[in-house]
Amino acid sequence: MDINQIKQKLGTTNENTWCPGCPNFMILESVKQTLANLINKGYKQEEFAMTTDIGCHAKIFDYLNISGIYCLHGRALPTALGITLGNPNLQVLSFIGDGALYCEGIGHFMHAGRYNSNMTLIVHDNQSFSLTTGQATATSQQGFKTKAEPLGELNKPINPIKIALASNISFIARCNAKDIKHTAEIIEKAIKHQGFSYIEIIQDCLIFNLDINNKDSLMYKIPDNKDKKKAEQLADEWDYNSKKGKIPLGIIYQELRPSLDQEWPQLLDLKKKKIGWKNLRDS
Ligand SMILES: Cc1ncc(C[n+]2csc(CCOP(=O)(O)OP(=O)(O)O)c2C)c(N)n1
Ligand code: SF4
Repeated sequence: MDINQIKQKLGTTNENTWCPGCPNFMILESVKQTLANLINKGYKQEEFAMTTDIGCHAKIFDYLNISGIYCLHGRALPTALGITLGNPNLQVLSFIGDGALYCEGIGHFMHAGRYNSNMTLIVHDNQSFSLTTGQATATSQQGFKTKAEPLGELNKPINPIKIALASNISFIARCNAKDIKHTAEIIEKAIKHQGFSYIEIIQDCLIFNLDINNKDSLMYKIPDNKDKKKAEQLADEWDYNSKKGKIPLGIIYQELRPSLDQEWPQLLDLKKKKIGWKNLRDS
């Protein structure tokens, strides 16, 4: 099978209900390109599993032909961690929105850095709760006017890259959804990273929070970085609150340290036998 046929097999025939032109289409394309490339190099389609949250981003569950669980809002990350514990041979991807992760699921994000489970978190950050027609999330800019906040969001946004660094996440990257090739390259590096990898994807929503869209001219690509001090400087360059400053894209920080499945003897055993708990119980 050539790579295009593999990519085709990663798609579904479900009707796509994203708004025409939504950058979620581009994230889906990057993911398919990455997985097709990896399958072409010897990975198996059934080795991949996903969890998705609830939101526009989460509809990717219907368009990507891999196994998975469509989760409760804010809970896609702990469910993904559960899958990595149930079968450490799987390559687990978790697709989550900025509202779901940085509001409802923020605690799971910090603990994921401590556990360093071997999986990849992909955040579709449109700085808005879009599926529910555009309320402010933890990364929305101050002053964002919505039906729920007619006077404008009072609070300043968090900087999730800084939280990731403070939480000891071992792979931290940022991409632009519109740059499909670069995003696909970073997703591949994230999947190959031994440990917990996190990719923050800037994904404009074409319907809500238009003021913060189109930051492409501020973005620039950085070489892969392993220096923590440099990573902290890179994280500070853009504050999520304005269109001021530069927005570094690429691997902001990567640290090689043992992942959970390299430290737990039970998980090491499952990996050696290439099975999950269920197969162990049945054997
Ligand atoms: C516990 C819980 N709280 C709130 C909701 C309502 N809800 C469903 S989708 C959604 C917005 C999702 O926003 P985000 O995670 O940023 O994803 P996007 O739609 O922007 O891709 C909300 C608030 C819910 N389903 N469950
Ligand atoms: S509302 Fe926004 S995020 Fe949702 S599908 Fe439409 S453009 Fe995309």
